[in-house]
Amino acid sequence: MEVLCPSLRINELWLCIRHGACTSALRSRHFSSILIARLRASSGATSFNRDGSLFYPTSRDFFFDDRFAGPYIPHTDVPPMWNPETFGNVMVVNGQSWPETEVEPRRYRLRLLNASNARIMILELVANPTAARPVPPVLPFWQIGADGGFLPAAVPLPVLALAPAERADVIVDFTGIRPGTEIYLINAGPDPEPNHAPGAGFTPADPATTGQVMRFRVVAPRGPDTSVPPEQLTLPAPPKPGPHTVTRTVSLNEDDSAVVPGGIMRAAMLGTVNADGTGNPLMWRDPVTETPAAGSTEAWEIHNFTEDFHPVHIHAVQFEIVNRQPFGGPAGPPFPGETGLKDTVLAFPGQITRVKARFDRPGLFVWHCHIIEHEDNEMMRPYRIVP
Ligand SMILES: [Cu+2]
Repeated sequence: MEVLCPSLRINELWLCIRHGACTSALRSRHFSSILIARLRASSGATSFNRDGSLFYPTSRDFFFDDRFAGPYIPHTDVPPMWNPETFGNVMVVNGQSWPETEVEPRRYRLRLLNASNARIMILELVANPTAARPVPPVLPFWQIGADGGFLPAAVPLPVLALAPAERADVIVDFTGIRPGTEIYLINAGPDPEPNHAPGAGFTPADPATTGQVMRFRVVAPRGPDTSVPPEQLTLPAPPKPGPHTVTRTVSLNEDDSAVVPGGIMRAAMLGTVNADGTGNPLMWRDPVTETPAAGSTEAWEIHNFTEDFHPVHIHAVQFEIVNRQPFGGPAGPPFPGETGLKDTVLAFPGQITRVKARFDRPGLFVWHCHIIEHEDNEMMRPYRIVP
């Protein structure tokens, strides 16, 4: 495919929105019935060519980090087409670029999914989307749920971080805001990626493009809001996986070229951890190494030996995030928005991320990084829940 206009590339957010949903709709069986104004979203984060078709890079030389233009396999060991991460420059919500939706001055429940290839978003509600970062928020997100259901309690968050595949169930309260007001959902996250230790800072996404997501326009109320304020909600307690009987150590690794100097990555790999604490990278085709017994609860310690953040997704289970611990440092608790059940966890570079799950369904499954370019180039492994 000829690339005509590689300058437009999509980052995707899926959003479901419903007003007045925080009363009866807080029962999970009502989830599917409360999704209104749900616009169709295309799958995957790619790009636009000049004719409107989707763009995806066809060469490694597109990769922002090294622009490696060859030589490739068979002259070296670097794949010619794989891009370790592909980032878009168009923000898309439910299939529309930088859309707008009307809201009444009342509470809304939003269900968010970061459907980007690789982009970690830090979402925020602000008055001026092009203001220099950091921008003070005008409204908080009241997060009530994560990937696998409710949090123990609604938590007010000035910003909401979402890595690819992570979901957040939030309430935004537009009550009292004058009709005609515009409020912007912005992305204060990095552009294109953090790529280094947390706290070290990053370049925020461009306020003119990837730093904006969508706009809410407040209109006159059409009826009373009978929903419960989020701070008064009582949420059903998330189920707990219980005490674990097995602890497994698994790893996230980078495989750099053996022949091209400069640390040119040729694959990102999952694996186990050696007795000496180093990573043991494994290929997709290598024998299964994780075999939980059906019905058992296990803790998995994910050792991230790479320089990147990886959203790690384990199929078939919902897990509890136990903690994160920098190599050689003290462990810290999960973030407030991570206190419900999850199936995707952001593994920080240079840290051990601990999760705990009950493996209740026998069968052959996978676990993988949810950065698309990682999962499709060795950062995915089978695992088996043994009957
Ligand atoms: Cu990854």
